[in-house]
Amino acid sequence: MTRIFSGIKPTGHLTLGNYLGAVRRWAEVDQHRADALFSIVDLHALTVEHDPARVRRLSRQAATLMLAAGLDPARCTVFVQSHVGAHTRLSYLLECTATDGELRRMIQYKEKSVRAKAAGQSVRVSLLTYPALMAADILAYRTDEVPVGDDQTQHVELTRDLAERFNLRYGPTFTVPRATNPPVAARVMDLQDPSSKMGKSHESGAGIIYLLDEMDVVRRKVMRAVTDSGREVEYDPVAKPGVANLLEILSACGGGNPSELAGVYESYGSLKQDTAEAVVELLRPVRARHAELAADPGHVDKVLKEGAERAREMARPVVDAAYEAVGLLPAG
Ligand code: AQP
Repeated sequence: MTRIFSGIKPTGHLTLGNYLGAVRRWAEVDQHRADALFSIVDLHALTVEHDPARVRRLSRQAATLMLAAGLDPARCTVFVQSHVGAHTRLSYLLECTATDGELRRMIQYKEKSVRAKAAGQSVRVSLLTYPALMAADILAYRTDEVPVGDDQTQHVELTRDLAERFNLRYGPTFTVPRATNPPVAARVMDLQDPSSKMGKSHESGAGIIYLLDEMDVVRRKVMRAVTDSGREVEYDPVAKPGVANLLEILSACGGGNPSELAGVYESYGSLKQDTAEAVVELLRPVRARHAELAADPGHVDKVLKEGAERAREMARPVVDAAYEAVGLLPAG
């Protein structure tokens, strides 16, 4: 059976981008067709300045939202990365496989290190080594597929390179995974700045739809989305990125492809109105289920505990084999 791994960082409240680009597909498709693991990758949230209490709160919230979105612990494994020691154990071996140049070429490292410096902060070593930990997250489970939004494709490509290099040097140990992107909304853009991704850790809340935003707030954010000059509704991501983003969101909510949808609208206003309502309807059941689950944190904790136990069992033999392959004495 195909093995799938994917994760979400507790760096902010989950956004429409996380939902359309990842979580919805995990729930609707991936958990039904594969042996899937979905992780709250909390260690990755420590690569930039963070507030410990907030990370803890966001981790539980992310888990609750993942379940609210339809992940079913009877079908897939939902767990917190830091509960499974195999990830950091394997990460070190992959740091010994990756090169400094490879890690420095990662777009996310470049962008985030520039951002940290601009904010007068120092750049943590873990920001540079982040892709080695992400590779460990994936390779520890002999993962075949990694469903991600296209912002993570470069990291999955590096994971492939590291797996191949390791296998070549030390013998077949890891499955070489591949990234899969959702058919639409692989990259939902910020409504106020359609040149940048709708990212949950980004500052401008006005351009970001959070899954737990009140319905009126969702409507207001969509209605105030930046559109482009001209009046015609066309699907042209280069010339009209704001309108294209709305069309992609609408398409992801209700079907129909963005170019066809463009032909249906005569004004930006009516496009925004329909997009706002489509997003509100999409999120309504998730919010309702979240409210039920949030009232029973013991249930979420139990799911995470059982998920971590399953994940540990799966990862242990793979990581032990990797330790042995590089020449380390078995612990006995
Ligand atoms: N805007 C997006 N459009 C489509 N997919 C997205 N994803 C994230 N944003 C979008 C996908 O959601 C999964 C989990 O994302 P993440 O936690 O790794 O990243 P984030 O939500 O973008 O959080 P940050 O902290 O704001 O990230 P960065 O590091 O970019 O600053 C992934 O599958 C991701 O592709």
